[in-house]
Amino acid sequence: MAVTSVFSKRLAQYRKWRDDLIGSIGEYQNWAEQQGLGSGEDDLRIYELIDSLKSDKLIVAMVAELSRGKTALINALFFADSKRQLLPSDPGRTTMCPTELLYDERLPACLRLLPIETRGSALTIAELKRTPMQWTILPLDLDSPKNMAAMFQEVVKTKAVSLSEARELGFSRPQDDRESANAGTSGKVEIPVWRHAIVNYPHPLLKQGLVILDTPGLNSIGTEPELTLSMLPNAQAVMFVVAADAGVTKSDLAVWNNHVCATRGADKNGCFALLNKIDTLWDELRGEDAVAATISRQALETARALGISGSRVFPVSAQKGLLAKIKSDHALIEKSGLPALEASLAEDLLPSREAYLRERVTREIGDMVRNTEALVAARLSDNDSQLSELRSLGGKSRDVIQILVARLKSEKESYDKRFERFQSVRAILSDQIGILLEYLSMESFDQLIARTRSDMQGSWTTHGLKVGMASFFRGASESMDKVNKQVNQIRGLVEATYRKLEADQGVARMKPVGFSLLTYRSELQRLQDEAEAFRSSPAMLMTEQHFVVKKFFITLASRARGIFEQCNGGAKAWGKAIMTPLMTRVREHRMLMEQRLQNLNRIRDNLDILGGRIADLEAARKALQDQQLVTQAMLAKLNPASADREDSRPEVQKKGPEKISGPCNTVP
Ligand SMILES: Nc1nc2c(ncn2[C@@H]2O[C@H](COP(=O)(O)OP(=O)(O)OP(=O)(O)O)[C@@H](O)[C@H]2O)c(=O)[nH]1
Ligand SMILES: [Mg+2]
Repeated sequence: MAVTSVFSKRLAQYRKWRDDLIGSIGEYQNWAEQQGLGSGEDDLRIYELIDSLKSDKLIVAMVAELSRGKTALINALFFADSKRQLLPSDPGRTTMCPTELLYDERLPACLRLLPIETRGSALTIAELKRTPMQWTILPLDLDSPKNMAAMFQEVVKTKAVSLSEARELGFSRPQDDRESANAGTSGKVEIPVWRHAIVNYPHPLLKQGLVILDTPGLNSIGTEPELTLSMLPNAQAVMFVVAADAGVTKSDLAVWNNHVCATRGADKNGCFALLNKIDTLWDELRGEDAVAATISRQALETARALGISGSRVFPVSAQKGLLAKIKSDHALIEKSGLPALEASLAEDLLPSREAYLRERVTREIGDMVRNTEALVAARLSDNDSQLSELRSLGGKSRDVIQILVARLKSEKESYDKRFERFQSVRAILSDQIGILLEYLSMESFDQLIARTRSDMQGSWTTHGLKVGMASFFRGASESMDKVNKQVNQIRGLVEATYRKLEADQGVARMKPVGFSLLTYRSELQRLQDEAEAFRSSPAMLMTEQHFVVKKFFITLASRARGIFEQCNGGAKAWGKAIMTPLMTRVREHRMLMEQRLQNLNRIRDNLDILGGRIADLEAARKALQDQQLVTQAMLAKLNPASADREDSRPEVQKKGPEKISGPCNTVP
């Protein structure tokens, strides 16, 4: 029985939940299309959402000073089933480059390595990941853990280069005399061979979307800002490791403050502190109770030193845990503390990821489904008024019906005129959306970066950076202000149009699809806070200033660009979707008037068909009620909490969130 079972079982459940959600969204889309309730824009939005849900990853990062047992913990927590120490974790075998373990099914099992020389380029690692040419690819021999373990030795490899070469790649501090001592008589210094490693490995956990990030000791010379500024903030969980035999040292605290606290917010979201190597405290002469008391005291001391709750500190032994798992020694597995950590990881991490994805799905398509629901409700109300109109015709003469026909005709003509007005609003709106997209264009973002560079006057110093950052974030915030104003203007225009339509037709309230800048603004704010914390941290002084400042700026710009790009995409989709429900409604209303007119004309000419028409409308009413149940079920799925609260909703909503059911058999 695999020992990572608690976490892996929960991960499998999470994965199934996510796949079900993707499945339901896809089924809903098909159904809406079949029922004529969707639109091209809606489809595109749903496809993009499904794509991004499919590629969603769960990232766990290991962070610590040198030699605390990060790599040993990865081996013990996640890869014990290979029955050996998979990644190199031995005395003096320091992980030299950030190493990601993941599985991308589009690629064969391999180890991808980015040469250290790429540090000389202006590209971030995130950008280089999209350039396969730059990577050295070594295939993995999956049948032989021994051969794989040998291949993973690449991540600890170093090479000797001249002082000037090391300096060019940002590995030395000109002001540091020690470097000449390091260089020794040969005049060479040791630097990592690789800048970044990606292990593409079809392990069951990685296949479920887990990504593990192993980092080199973060106070080491040559750490790139991208790790702190981009990779760690992107991780859902950070495991910070200290060693029980050393306690929380000064340099542990520096790593904690500079690399963890700076990026995880005040409540240290998703942070776990691991007190590793507790086996060094095991002492048969002292007895179990005394040892347990020492470990508890140390755990409390760790919590106090790091300023977190004691429940977030896990005493563990990676070494004994791995050994115990290989030997299936259950007592020792328990004693290693790993099961408690795995359980907490499962209980903490996965539910909050679920909540995040649910919130995202609701944000992306909630309004769309609500509008479909409103559309169905409007059709139902149209159908009802037509039904009562026809029912009232029973026993009426042709002349009376003719009067009705004439009245409806003139109503229709006046509606057609108003329809033209809607068309002109549409044109104005399209101009306004054009202006919005201009504010968010990548060209204007790149101009902001260019302006910032010129404000820094090419001075890659911490002072230059301070000036540049202030100007950059001011510029970004001004852009967001302009965007916000424009969004409000567009929203005002659209809402007025919607209100007008409601007043004109007495239709059920429709909500224009929303667009909130809040997410992007808070992402920018978070980036600014993290960048500010990192900029003023001692870590900035750890290596060649020029190199770090430049890399820092490039990473900063690249992350900010990503935020702008997403905001731009969101605004584009919004611009396309904003008028769709209204236009659909207007078109429908015109069609309905046409249909009513035809019905009345036919009935006037042949009073015998009245009963048949009424029966048709009654059948249509039943179909619409079925559609209503399906849309409500989808809403319940997106937001099960509110469905539980609203007991007045129809039956289908009370059935619970996990299954969309409805009488319509296109959605099972
Ligand atoms: N006694 C004991 N030793 C451990 C334990 N975990 C790791 N070690 C030892 O500590 C040393 C460092 O372990 P690594 O896993 O390489 O540590 P790391 O944090 O990845 O180190 P860097 O890659 O250098 O940053 C190795 O010699 C491990 O065998 C443990 O639980 N108990
Ligand atoms: Mg390591």
